Amino acid sequence: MFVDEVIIELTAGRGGDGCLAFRREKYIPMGGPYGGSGGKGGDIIFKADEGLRTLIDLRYQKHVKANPGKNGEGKNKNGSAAEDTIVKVPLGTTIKDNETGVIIADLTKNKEEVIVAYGGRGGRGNVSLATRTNPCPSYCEYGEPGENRKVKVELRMLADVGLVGLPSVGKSTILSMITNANPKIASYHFTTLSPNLGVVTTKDNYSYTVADLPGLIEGASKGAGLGDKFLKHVERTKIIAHVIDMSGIEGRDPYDDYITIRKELESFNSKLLTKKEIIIANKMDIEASKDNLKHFKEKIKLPIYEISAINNQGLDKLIEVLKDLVKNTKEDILYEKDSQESHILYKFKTEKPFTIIKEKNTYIIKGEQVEKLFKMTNFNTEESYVRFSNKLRKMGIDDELEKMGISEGDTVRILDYEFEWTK
Ligand SMILES: Nc1nc2c(ncn2[C@@H]2O[C@H](COP(=O)(O)OP(=O)(O)OP(=O)(O)O)[C@@H](O)[C@H]2O)c(=O)[nH]1
Ligand SMILES: [Mg+2]
Repeated sequence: MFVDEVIIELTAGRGGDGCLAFRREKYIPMGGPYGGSGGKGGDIIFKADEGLRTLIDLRYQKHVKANPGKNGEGKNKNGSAAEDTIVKVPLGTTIKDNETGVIIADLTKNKEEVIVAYGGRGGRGNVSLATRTNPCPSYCEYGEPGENRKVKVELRMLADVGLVGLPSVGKSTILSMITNANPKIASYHFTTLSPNLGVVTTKDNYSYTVADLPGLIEGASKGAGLGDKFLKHVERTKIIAHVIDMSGIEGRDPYDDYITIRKELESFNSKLLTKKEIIIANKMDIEASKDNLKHFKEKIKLPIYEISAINNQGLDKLIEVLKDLVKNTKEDILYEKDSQESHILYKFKTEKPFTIIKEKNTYIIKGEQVEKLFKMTNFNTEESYVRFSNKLRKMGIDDELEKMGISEGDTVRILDYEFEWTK
């Protein structure tokens, strides 16, 4: 199939923990906080790399994790930030949020990159937590957890060569003869309903990909026949191989066929005409083909490759010609008109406010912000408890609990932990 797709889980790096330390040095009588902050956790960044062609590497990497930041240390030493983790993907890769389907990024240019999962910030050490009212706090923060999300990574595959032409000219037959693909072949029009992709391996072991595109007819760019659904795939091929039924067996003039297709390509995206193109004259085994070709050559001054796909004639030469063209053509991807700009979504994180659910005498508090605060709190001292409860109060959780009728001794739960409620 043309679309390659992988779902992977990402966990960005956790921030390093803050450090709780006090100054105890000779000649410095007052001491004071001395714990450094943790470093930021690594982000997970997707980066387009023109050297890649498939998502195969991701298939073996179902869960990508970034490194955590280093913990802060005494003597006010801050932990260093973790290096980001780079996931390389081919050009033409789209990254979507797996839950919502929202496009996070569409990477189309080499080296283009986007942060897909953010690393957590480092927890503050007690130096950074000092305030005027509490100049020497005896608490510190844990690092913030890294962002965790599932994404769907999609690649619209790029073929080196696209076989283009009217229905029944023999595109699928050519593909079946020169590549490992097994497309359906039949004498009626529109046998091929979606593009097939095959790999050609030459005698000297060079390989390139060829796509057999569904037949185009006049008006395809405006929706006739199978429409322009597949013309966009032509934008993603390096070379256009124009297949012409030279026999005229269906009553058309091969030259008109050629002009029709060129017009369709042009009205879909005029840049398509700037792509390298070769002309394949097929069905040369049929008697009328010789004459038709003579007339055709009078009007078209381009090199034409004569073949009979069904009899395997002229195909060895064709394979070599295409190989040289593929080798000597730089990646040339044109994009659909509406997405010429590549697309990167810069997200603004909004943390949902808390919710409280009552189950018997237990009040369960949920919400990103509260849970994060909880995870970042190191409950090793009385003071850190006080700080934690002050923060809950500021968020309005106490008021809400009281409104819901909480009373002394009831249980409050955040994540897996339970507290006894006291005023
Ligand atoms: N005589 C002759 N017939 C051919 C040759 N190549 C293909 N055909 C026949 O032409 C018909 C159409 O071939 P396909 O390969 O299905 O054509 P297509 O261009 O893929 O057609 P669509 O998928 O409908 O667009 C089939 O009946 C083939 O057997 C050839 O070199 N000589
Ligand atoms: Mg076909």
